[in-house]
Amino acid sequence: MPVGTQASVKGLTSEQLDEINCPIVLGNTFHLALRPGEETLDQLGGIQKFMSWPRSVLTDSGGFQMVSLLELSKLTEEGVWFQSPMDGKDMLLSPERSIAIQNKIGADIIMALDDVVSSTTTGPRVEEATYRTIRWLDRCWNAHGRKHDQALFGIVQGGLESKLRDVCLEELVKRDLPGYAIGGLAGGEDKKLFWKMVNQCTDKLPKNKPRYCMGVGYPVDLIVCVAIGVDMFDCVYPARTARFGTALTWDGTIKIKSSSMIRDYGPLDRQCCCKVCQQYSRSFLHNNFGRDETATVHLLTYHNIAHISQLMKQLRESIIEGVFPDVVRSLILQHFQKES
Ligand code: PRF
Ligand code: ZN
Repeated sequence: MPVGTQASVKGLTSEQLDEINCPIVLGNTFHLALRPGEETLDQLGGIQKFMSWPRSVLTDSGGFQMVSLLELSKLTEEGVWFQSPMDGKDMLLSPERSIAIQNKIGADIIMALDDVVSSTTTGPRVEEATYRTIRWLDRCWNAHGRKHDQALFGIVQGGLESKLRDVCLEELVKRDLPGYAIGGLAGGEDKKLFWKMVNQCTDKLPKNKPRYCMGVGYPVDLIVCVAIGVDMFDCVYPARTARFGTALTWDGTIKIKSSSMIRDYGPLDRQCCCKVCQQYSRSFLHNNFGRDETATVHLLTYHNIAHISQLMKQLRESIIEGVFPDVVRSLILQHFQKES
């Protein structure tokens, strides 16, 4: 899922996302509640109509964004207190409020409000957050007024502590939810620990339900996590890195500002079937970046999201065709050959 925080993926139209065959985008409850506001979205018939998007949408519950974006937010058992960026008033995002907003926004998949601590936090705070996440999940489930047409996913927390992850996993699985997310990771922790935690979660989560690893999006992480059983991801990485002039390719990343692009008349990626790669050369994109940065960033964003889309498609198809291990081997080999 590319991240379209406020009902649009920065730099792309809904039409372009559709063209890329992107099946689902992510929106944030917190941002959408501020603008355009849940009443507007409700009156327009939901976020899909508002953004003229024919496919699926998932909304994140808002707590993670607030805690990571707003220094002034304060966590209590009731929920997350914060000062409205609009008028400075104290506001509470409780589990009930998050679900009420998400019911109005109208996404196909909505997320429970979780208590997220940074993945490098240790000690009693991690335990508190794990148990609170379970209590909040029950409050979310009870407040959920659209169980028939919006799938509510619970989120596994527990930091880097196996025992806490197990507690959370057991409690969540008991509740037989429509889907499950793995949270609290991808925040700069050691890679081996990250994989170990994800593996522990996918081992215990039901295989017939979607398993979603939150905030993950580097190509290598996507490949490894799919190998250990993850089905869904979201990340700002392909769009954000495009804004810094970086293109994703099957051989790793390239910097469009690099002088090596000046006379490179080939596409960003020879294996890419996106429109940008059919139409523009690296040389054009390099030269145009200095002249019209906005337009070039649009083209890079388009290509990067198309790249991730093609990667995920290839992984899905290789699983169906029974050749996943071969495909992983050749993808990883190609990815690291050029970088080293
Ligand atoms: N919880 C929620 N959203 C998230 C995360 C989480 O743990 C992460 C992982 N750090 C990304 N987005 N609600
Ligand atoms: Zn391309």
